[in-house]
Amino acid sequence: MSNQPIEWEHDARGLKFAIVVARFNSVITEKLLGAASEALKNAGAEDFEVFRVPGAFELPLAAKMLAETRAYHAIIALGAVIRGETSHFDFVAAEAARGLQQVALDSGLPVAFGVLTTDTLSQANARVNRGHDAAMTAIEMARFGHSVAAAARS
Ligand code: INI
Repeated sequence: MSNQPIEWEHDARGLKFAIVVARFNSVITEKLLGAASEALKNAGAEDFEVFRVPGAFELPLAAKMLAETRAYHAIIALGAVIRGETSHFDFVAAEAARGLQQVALDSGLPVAFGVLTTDTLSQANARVNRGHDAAMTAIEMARFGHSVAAAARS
C-alpha cells in the first residue's frame, strides 16, 4: 500500500473482488489488469481473484457466474474492443456493455465496466489507466452498497 491517505469511498479494506479479463487484445487487457490490480492493492483490498475469458463478448456470462457465487463485493470486467474492418466490433462492444449492466442490475452486485472501445490499438494503449478507474469505481460502488445497508438498518 502507498502512504497516501485513502478516502473512505475508495477504502477497499475488508472487501473482496473478482476481476474478469478478456484475452482478446491481451497486449492491452494485461495492462488494464495491471492497473486494476495496483489500484486494489493500494486501496487495501482484502483479496481479489483474476479470471480470464476468450473475449469481451464472454465477459457478461462470466460476470453473471461470478455474481451468483455471492463471494465478492464487486466485479471488475476488463476488455479491449478495437474497431477492425468489419461490423463485428459494434456487436461485441454493444453486447459487452449491455450484458454487464444487465448482470449488475439483475444481481444487485456492482460490475465495473473496464472495457475500452477504440478505433486503433494506439488509442487503446493510451487509455489503459481505465483499469485503475474501473477498480476505483468497483470499490466506491461496493462501499455504496454497504452504506445503503447501514442506512436501512438505522
Ligand atoms: N473480442 C474482444 O475482446 N475485442 C475485440 O476487439 C474483438 N473483435 O474485434 O473481434 C473480440 N472478438 C471476439 C469476441 O469477444 C468473442 O470472443 C468471439 O466472438 C467468440 O464468442
